[in-house]
Amino acid sequence: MKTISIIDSHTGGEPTRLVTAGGPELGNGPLSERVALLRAAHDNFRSAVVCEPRGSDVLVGALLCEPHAADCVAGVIFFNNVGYLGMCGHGTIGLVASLAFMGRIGPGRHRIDTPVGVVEAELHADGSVTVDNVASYRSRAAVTVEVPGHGPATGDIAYGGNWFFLIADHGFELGVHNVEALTNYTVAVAQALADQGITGDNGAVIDHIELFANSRTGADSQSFVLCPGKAYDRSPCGTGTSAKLACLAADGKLAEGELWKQESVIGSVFEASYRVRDGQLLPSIRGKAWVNAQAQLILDPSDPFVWGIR
Ligand code: PYC
Repeated sequence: MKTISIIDSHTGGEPTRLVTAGGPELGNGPLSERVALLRAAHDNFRSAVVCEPRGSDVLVGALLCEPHAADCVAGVIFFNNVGYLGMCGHGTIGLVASLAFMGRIGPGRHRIDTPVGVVEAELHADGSVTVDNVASYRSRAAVTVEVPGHGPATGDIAYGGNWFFLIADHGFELGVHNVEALTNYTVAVAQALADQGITGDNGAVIDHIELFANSRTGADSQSFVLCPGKAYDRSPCGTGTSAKLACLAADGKLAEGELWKQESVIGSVFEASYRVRDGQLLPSIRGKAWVNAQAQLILDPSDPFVWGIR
């Protein structure tokens, strides 16, 4: 019988399951190499942790690793019900809250190693966390894709640690009451982008779709974010907010240092801003996570679904 130690948290409603012990041996190379090894040789670990019957489509997993970069407090590999994420903003906020819960860190700045580079996070005295994300940018503006059953959709392609297609003009009302229609539409957009060969740079799959609308609660904007695996992000999505900042900056609509409040489809809010260093746009995302479980997963070899429903 194998056991895996986990700490669960949620960031603005979006869950993160941090694996603190019991993960596969991945060596001590760069995190980009370790995620490749995890994908190639231990993908059943991913599905055991986040897929049903132990998890659900909405759960994001985070494997706590020894960092490769010497000055980092931890390394992390993010994954979900269908694969691996380059970076994850809400997950990093959850990771920092969980490390604090474990007594491994206190308030202050901490560097974290990820497969797409080192990110820095600040744990504030009130428990909120600011993540200084990887450099973000808009790759293409106003790209039109023909979405079967819906007609043309025009959006920007931007990188914020993952690849996003950002649509402002979609005709849908954003809100929890409408998530089924929003999910169906954004799944169709993602499929149309793939079918029509519309990608991020170097052929990267655009696996996150964002819809925007005016906020009704005083934030600067509300969004609905479809993640790969077809679950929607309950949080405002840290990497998606970073992609949004890159587009706002490119359009001259948000100045360096100016505050942007991004509200999620369920009403949780991230506060965001950006700095420019050496021509690169560096977003900062502030939000709060709450630890809500600490447990051992049990992997019983006689269980027909021991590795999750894949
Ligand atoms: O917060 O960056 C994020 C994220 C990506 C997927 C789910 N959440």
